[in-house]
Formats: sequence, structure tokens, C-alpha cells
Amino acid sequence: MASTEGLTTEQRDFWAENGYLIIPNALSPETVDELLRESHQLLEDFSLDGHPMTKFTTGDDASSSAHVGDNYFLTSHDQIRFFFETAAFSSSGVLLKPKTRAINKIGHGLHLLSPAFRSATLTRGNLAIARDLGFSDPRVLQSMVICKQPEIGGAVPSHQDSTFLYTNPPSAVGFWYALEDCTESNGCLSFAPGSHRRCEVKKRFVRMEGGGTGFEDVQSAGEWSEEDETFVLGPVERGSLVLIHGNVLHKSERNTGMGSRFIYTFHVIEGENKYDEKNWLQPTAEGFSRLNDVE
Ligand SMILES: O=C(O)CCC(=O)C(=O)O
Repeated sequence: MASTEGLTTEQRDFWAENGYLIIPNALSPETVDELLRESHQLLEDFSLDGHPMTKFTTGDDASSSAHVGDNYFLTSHDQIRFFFETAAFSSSGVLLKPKTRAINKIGHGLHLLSPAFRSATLTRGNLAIARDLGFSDPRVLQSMVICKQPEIGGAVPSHQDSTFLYTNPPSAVGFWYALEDCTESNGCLSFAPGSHRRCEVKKRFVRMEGGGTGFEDVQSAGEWSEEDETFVLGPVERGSLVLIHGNVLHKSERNTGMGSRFIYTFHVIEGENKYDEKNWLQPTAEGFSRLNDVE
């Protein structure tokens, strides 16, 4: 589906230097339309009956309790589940928006259960890119649509994806496809170029022994401070692919506009690296999806 078959030398050099890479026109307009249609259909079809109303909160501060960790979230790896925007509720917990305009993200098993997302994920184009990034056994471990709803789409604080998708050694890479134009006003991504070379992963998001989730220090990490990093905006047009190194610091701001900012993203880890039972996201008995199987 990605019209690209691997990366050029120039693209690989940019990636190595900066820890991210923007590839315009990676999806055809027809595919973008299909994925958007599927996203809207899922939002129309899910039921609020019995829904735990789990909010997706992205506080990644170890001292904060503002991170999601209920059972609905922890067992979402092979399901299509719907996580709310915090700002969709009043202070007394009343849902203020229609459900289709209240969801922060849909995840984390779209690549397993939705034919449209599956065929946009397990592609030769994505495999060729993964190989060019150095993967031997690339495994897709999660997928999601992030909606950044009009007016209430929340900011995603600066983070490294390998904190949340930890392997030893770290290997996560995000494949982030824009389904709508992403601009400064609707909360496009921004990156600290080169931070993947300076900033080892300091902490990992784990299942806590007493239940829920929290952060654990990663012992080997050297000293660095996010305050020393400078972020650059990465606005992109719909159909673009953004590759995100698991160690690069990146974030997105609130959507203050009147339109949504839908994107589809899935993450890949190296199947040969150690993935342990502490991680919040656990594989099914079959293991994570092998990108090598598309050959
Ligand atoms: O889409 C966004 O706004 C943030 C996505 C992100 O940070 C990620 O996928 O790691």
C-alpha cells in the first residue's frame, strides 16, 4: 500500500541524523479515504452500553497518576477499543460531546481485526522500510487511530516510544500515517531532531504488581535533560508517512481548530530483542504480527 519500496540513501541519512523521517504521498488518496471511512464507521458502531468510559491520559511523568491502566486498556492489544478525550466530559463526569466526537483514540488491534487497517499495515512497502531501518524480524505489536478531535483533541506530551514499547535493547519504531492534513493549529507532531542519539531511554511503562500501570527506571540510561532539546514542527499532508525512532523525543499540541486530525499509527519492534512480561502490552499466544510474513 505504501507506494514507497524502501528508503533512498538520502532518506536513510536523514533518519540516522534526525531520528524521524517524513515521506509524502506514501498512501494513495483511495487508501486514505478507505481508512478514514473505516475509522468513522467504527466510531459510529461502537456502543456506550457497558463501556467503562476509559479516558486516554498521556501523563508520562513517573510521579503522575495521570496514565491509563485499567483492564479495558490492558487487554486491548487484540481488540478494537475506544478511549475517550478527558475534555469530552464535564467536571462532574457528564459526556458533553457525541461519541463520534469524543474519542481520543481507537486501539490497539486494528491491524488484527480490521481488514482495511490490516491491509495498510502488513504490506511489502512497510516491510521494505523496516528492513532498511535495520530490522531482521520486524513485529507489529500495536496499532491505533488517533482522532485529535476538533476543539478538545488533547496534547501529547514529549515522550520516547520505547518507554511505552520497551525491548532490551530498545528497538521500537512508529509508522505514523496522516489521514488528514496535520498543521500547527490542529496539533501536528514536533520532534527534537537527533535526540535519539543523545537520549537513552530512562524509564519504561510497566504493569505494576498491585495492578494498573506505572513507570520503572531503566538502569543503564545516561544523563540527559529534555530542557536541552529544541523541537521543530513536522506539518504533513494527508497520505504522508512519518517514521519515528523509538528514542526520539516527540510530542503534539492540542487541536484548537474546528476540524479533526485523524492519523493511523502502528509500531514495530525487533522480534529478536527481549520483550518481557512487565510491559503493559502483552502478546497473544501467536505472538506479535510478523511483518516478514508478507513476503
Ligand atoms: O499523533 C499524535 O499526536 C502523537 C502520536 C505519538 O506521539 C506516537 O504515536 O508516539
